[in-house]
This record gives sequence, structure tokens and C-alpha cells, in this order.
Amino acid sequence: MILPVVTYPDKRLKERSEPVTRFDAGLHTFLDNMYETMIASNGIGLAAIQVARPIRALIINLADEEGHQPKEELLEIINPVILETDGSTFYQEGCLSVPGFYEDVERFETLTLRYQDRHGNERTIRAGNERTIRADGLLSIAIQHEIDHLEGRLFIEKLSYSRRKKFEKEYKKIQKQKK
Ligand code: QAP
Ligand code: CO
Repeated sequence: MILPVVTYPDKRLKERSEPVTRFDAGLHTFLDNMYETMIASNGIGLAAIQVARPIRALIINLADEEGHQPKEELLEIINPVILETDGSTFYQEGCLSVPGFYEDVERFETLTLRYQDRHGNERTIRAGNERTIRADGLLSIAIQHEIDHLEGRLFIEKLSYSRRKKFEKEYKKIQKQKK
């Protein structure tokens, strides 16, 4: 089922999401619906709050070199915790909740992440543990972007004052064109 995507300036996007405690069929159906919604909207990442559910769940499905997005590559990340970060990098980000606007944002270059899968599987951290990701490149950026959603933060809040003003102006224009 495709769910409606909450868009800026909807106040719900500022909400802090709560930890997932039940890894049941209801969660699995919801994650499946998130995936369907993300693909239908041409997205590569989606946090639960973007479809109006304030829970600490996000999905990421990056495209490969051929531009394909195989479902086998889908990452379902529940209750994530960033353990380590390193470096800094810029990338022109977008967001399904801020349609039509893209701007350069600074992020950590690499990070180590601990999270749970849809079954709640999580283990103590050891090198090479399958529930710990060492992410770089676009995956690292996508993880940081989506975890920000869990804290009620949008990428546009990371822009400088002047770029933020430019955004507000452009976004109004984009919104008008849609009507
Ligand atoms: C977050 O973003 C992200 O404006 C995912 O009209 C951003 O999927 C991950 C999208 C940067 C890594 C790097 C945006 C689709 C999709 C739009 C998205 C639009 C249609 C954004
Ligand atoms: Co987003």
C-alpha cells in the first residue's frame, strides 16, 4: 500500500520518533508499505515519520552503477545508534518531504552504525558483526539524513541563513506551480 508522504512545512516532521519495541507482523507490513511508497515516489531513503508514523525506523535503497535499485539491497534500519564518525563531505541532498529542492549539505564522511533489523536482531559489537555497518559515500550520507528525521530535523535546517532564505523563496514558488 502506498502511503501519503508528509511534506514541509508540516509540523509532524519536527517530531522526535520513539524507539520500536514490537518487531511483529504489524511492523513488517508497515516496512513493506514504506518500501512501496519510497519506490513509487522515486526515493532512495525514507524515515517512518515521513509517512506520519513517529517510530525509529528508516529504509535506504541506493541505486547501483546501472541506476537499478534491487530490493535485495534494501536496508531496513530500526533503532539506529551512530557509534563513530569520521571526516567531512558535501553532497547535494534532496528529500521526499521537501520535493523539488536540492542543496549542498555537510555530513560526516564515514560512520559506524548499530541498529536492529525487522526481527529485532542485534548483537554485541564486534568487528565484522553483520548488524554493524561501516558506511561511507552515499550510504553514510543517506544514513545521517534519515537519522536526522528521527530527531525531527530536516536537511534544510543545516543551510546557512542566506541559503535558507533562498530555499523559503524557491519552495513557495515550487508549491505554487503544483497548484
Ligand atoms: C535522502 O532522499 C537522501 O525532491 C533520500 O522531487 C538525500 O530519496 C539520501 C526525491 C541525499 C542520500 C543523499 C526528492 C524524489 C527523493 C525530490 C530522496 C523529488 C523526488 C529524495
Ligand atoms: Co528526507
